[in-house]
Amino acid sequence: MKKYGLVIALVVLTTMGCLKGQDDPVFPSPDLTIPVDESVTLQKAMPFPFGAAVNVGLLKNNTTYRNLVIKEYNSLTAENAMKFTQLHPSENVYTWADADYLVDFAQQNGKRVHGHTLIWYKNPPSWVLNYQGDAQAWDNLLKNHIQTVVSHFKGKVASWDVVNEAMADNGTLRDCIWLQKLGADYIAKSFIYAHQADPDALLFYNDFGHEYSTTKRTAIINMVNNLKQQGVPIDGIGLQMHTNYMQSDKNLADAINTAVATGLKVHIAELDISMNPNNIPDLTFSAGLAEQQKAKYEFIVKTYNAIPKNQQFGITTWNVSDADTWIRGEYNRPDWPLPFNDNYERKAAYQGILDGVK
Ligand code: 9MR
Repeated sequence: MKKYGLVIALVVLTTMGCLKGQDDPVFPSPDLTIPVDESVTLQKAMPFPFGAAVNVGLLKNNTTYRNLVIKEYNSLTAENAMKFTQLHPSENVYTWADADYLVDFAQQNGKRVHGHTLIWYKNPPSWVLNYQGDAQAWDNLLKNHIQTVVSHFKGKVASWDVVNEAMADNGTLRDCIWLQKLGADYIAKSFIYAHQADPDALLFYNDFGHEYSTTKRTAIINMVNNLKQQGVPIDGIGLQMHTNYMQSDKNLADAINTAVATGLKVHIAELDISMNPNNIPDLTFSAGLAEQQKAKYEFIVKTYNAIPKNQQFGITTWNVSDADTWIRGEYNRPDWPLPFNDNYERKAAYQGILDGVK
């Protein structure tokens, strides 16, 4: 059977080659993979934790995905399963099944779990948006959600993105239900409530844009430094780093090193490197693009590897393979942002990550 499969695949590939012309890349292109040395994995090669955001449905139903997660990573983030709406869809209902599945999987396979995310402007369920109550009632709502979730996973989830994306690109706090109901204090309160529920969990402020907006970066760093000065229990800063191959090395390094200057732990928390930031609808992935992506992954890993060891919380990519990326769905465009291709094979980007710690 395997032989026939191979013959069919060869015929299909040859036909595609004929139709497209020899020099045109095929999508997804198998010849853009790198040779696999089974003894090398990201978790073994990296001198700091290396993780991925995982999709619980894929973990349950796609054996290739599941095995790759077991093999390559030693830190896991739930891509969606621990968000407010997923965990707490109505006032008196908590739905733990998917998040518990992920945590059990992580425990069985010796992986760290990073919790994402307790409070996020984007994710309040409609019951929260429609909630009626005075300031004290809103404070209780915030506290109850955070403490129920953090307590549920106490001892199993090592760290949390407590507040996600509170800052707008113009450096002011983003308008959201929490800001409207509780004022700017919702951020400090969220950290305090999370710490009360699990004093051992490391607590992060997570956001994007450090590498493309100095205004936003400065506002985030100032906010985080203020929280620290006020004695708010904050341990780390998450740089999402949804970036693209055209981003300058200087901007990427500035993002990392400015965060390091806070003295907090730094998590590159949602790394992916878009190859089609200009939304070209018929772009194909080529050897040239693969090399540029490799260089960008290498640069980020190299820069991160050079920061003080005690500030290295780790690097997490936002999902595993190009087939699983949020980017294709969100922007409705072809893109190949991750180190594994659609067939879960290693791309040049994977080698770039390895080369970053050479
Ligand atoms: O990748 C996530 C996607 O599957 C969800 O539909 C989306 C909305 O919940 O969130 C995506 O993840 C985001 C993360 O939680 C916060 N930073 C930006 C990520 C990409 O949008």
